[in-house]
Amino acid sequence: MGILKDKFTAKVNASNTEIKNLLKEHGSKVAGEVTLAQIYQGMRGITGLVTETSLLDAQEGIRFRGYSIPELQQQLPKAPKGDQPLPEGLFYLMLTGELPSEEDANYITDVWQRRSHVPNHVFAAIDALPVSTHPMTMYVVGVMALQTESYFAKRYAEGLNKKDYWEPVFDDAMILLARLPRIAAYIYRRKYKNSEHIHPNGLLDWAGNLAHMLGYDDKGFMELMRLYMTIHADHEGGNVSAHTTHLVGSALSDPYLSYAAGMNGLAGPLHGLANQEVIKWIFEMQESLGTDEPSKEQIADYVKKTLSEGKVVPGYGHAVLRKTDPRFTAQMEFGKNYMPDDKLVNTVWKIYETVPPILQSLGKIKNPWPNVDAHSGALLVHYGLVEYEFYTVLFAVSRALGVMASLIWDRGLGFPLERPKSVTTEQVKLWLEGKDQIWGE
Ligand code: CMX
Repeated sequence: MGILKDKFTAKVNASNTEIKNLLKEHGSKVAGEVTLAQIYQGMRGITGLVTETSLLDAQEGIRFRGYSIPELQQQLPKAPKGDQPLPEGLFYLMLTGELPSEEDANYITDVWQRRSHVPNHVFAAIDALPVSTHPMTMYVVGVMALQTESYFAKRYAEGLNKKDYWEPVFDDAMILLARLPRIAAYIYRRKYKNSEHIHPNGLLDWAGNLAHMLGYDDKGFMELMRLYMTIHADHEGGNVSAHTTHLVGSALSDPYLSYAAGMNGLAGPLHGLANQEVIKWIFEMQESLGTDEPSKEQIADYVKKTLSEGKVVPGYGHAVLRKTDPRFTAQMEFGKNYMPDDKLVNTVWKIYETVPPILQSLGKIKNPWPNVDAHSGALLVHYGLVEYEFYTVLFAVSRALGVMASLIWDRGLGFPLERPKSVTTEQVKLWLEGKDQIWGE
């Protein structure tokens, strides 16, 4: 891992100097105000974190180190004869801030191939769970079992200078990333394919190999995995999975513990689990309507029924975005190229034409547009991956790219323990009466 580590060292040293000077000069500058409503309502819009790997614009969507998804599709290296970016290239970009050459991306593929062996006790830990266990639970158990391998935990126990924290975190992150596709595929084959496991192919790239180990060697599916792993990787720092990984990492919990914590957050239906909820919702709609080609009117009625039952329409809305998610658009483009006549994919597009005006008419939803999860499941179903409870595991494998690149930066920049101030309603009332304060020192 020498070349990449050397590159990162140069970048992080320069950033440390820059941030030190920035804080020296501007550290006391006030960066915004906080309302009482924000304190009670999920801290929306409060800037309180630095995440270098990507930035989310409410109108335009995500940019990874300044590059939009269409730009990444053009400029990141691709697999031979492929047209989608290699996620290895995105990881390089997030870690170093520079676009990788083909050689740089291949270097990462090679390192991850070499470090991909998963110890047997990880499979034994997964096997100890009933087959009925949700795949995300199996996944997090697998990651936790892999924690026995943590260099950071060992080096910290031996006594580690804080200047060197990032180095074993880097090693852990690379090894974790190398092994996650195997763990994910193992869970899929165990739960849905009678434990008929498929050996990794040492010649394939990271996402291609994941597709292969899942049992889908179709060229289109491999390309889908490359796109899927790229677009789900990062969404700046405040989302539940990224923020949790960062928060837990700030206690110097090693990368395995931090990532597992983050993925427990991804497993929530308002976050990553929404990808399974979307397909479940569409399948239930098809069943209830008795057709796999519902009209817009039928969809509209079903959406209204969902809302009248006090449920959310999965795949729609976002805490930050205020336009159609470019990750949805990228998948829609993929669908138009690879499967324009697929009935389920067409239903997803019809839902896209139907849902936003209905949500808008409620008057309370800040973003009526689709997010990443509204589309992903239909593309997977097209290739035969219909077991929707597994979908969040794919999201989790991809999300590791972003949160691990960020965790390396967190330790490289020496970020401290994260510890915001909280208040009680009693204290808020006293503050409103002018008898107390609700901000920290
Ligand atoms: N369907 C129905 N109601 C919705 C809705 C939806 N898709 N999206 C938001 N609302 C409701 C909220 O529940 C809230 O209602 P109350 O005031 O009655 O509590 C109101 O509209 C205002 O919410 P908001 O400020 O627009 O949205 P939030 O920032 O609070 O929540 C999110 C964002 C994503 C949790 C929400 O839009 C949602 O629940 N969407 C459906 C689940 C989903 O697709 N999640 C995946 C997000 C992407 C990801 O992380 O993977």
